[in-house]
Amino acid sequence: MTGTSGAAAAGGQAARPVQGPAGAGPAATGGPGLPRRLERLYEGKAKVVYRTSDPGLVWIHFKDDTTAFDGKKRAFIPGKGRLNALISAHLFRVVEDAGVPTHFAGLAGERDMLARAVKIIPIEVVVRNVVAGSLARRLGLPEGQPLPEAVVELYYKRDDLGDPLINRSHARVLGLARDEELDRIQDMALAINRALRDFLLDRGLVLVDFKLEFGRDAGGQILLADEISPDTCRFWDRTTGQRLDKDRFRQGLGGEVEAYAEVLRRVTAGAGDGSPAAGAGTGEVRS
Ligand code: AIR
Ligand code: ASP
Repeated sequence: MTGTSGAAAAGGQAARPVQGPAGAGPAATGGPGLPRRLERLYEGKAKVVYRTSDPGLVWIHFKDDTTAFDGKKRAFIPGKGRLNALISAHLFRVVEDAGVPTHFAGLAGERDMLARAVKIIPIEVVVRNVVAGSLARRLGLPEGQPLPEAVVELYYKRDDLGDPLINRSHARVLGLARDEELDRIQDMALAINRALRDFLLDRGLVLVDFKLEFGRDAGGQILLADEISPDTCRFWDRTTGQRLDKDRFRQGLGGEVEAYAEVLRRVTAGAGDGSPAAGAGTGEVRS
């Protein structure tokens, strides 16, 4: 799985936002007022995290590298990092507007993001609205079947173990998070799902499922971290069922950059601008 993020230790001081309130306008894109990028703290499969001159902020660089199947399939997809940074920035603002705190603090150029420094909780939280991927395989359900309620799953973020599915007792026994934190994470994940699902459906995209990572800031507050992009979500066109996400790479379908660019176009468009059929139809998905 992907999902590498600002695993930086918070520097002790409370993080300061580098832009106004979420949704208040364009994010910072460079120039005076931005903290300076310092040394590399951590490099994952899709992102690099740097320290900055502000101890409360890290600098996240989105790479063009793509991997799947625990790093066994790899490629370089020029332009992917930029698209993921821009899509994530937009979707983090949607989540903030819904009242869920995130690590997003602004863009620093087109493929770089400033984020509040957090310690990543090594749990991948997957939320599903429609059957796909490993759920179809594990439970023998047909891909494309809508789920009667959102399904929330926890995975232990351990590449060497293949990110196994775990439950709350495992999370407690492994010391990954306290019970109250697991409650909070579940509530945040469901609130994020509601906000993103509605926002995307208005733009002609079905949010099939997605993976979230959370972190603790210096004060112990839990923030949504990592990214929200076609690398971490399944987005299907509402009308055609076309895959507009990393499954294009996983399944060797090609056209990744075109698909990710289409997602960016739709998330930055107004509601109803997403596709000719946006705002019409039942939201049913063909696969
Ligand atoms: N995901 C899980 N690990 C890494 C990622 N990106 C995301 C997938 C998919 C969802 O989690 O992109 O959106 C569920 O994946 P799966 O493979 O369990 O069906
Ligand atoms: N399996 C992850 C994914 O498909 C990536 C990886 O593990 O290399 O998102």
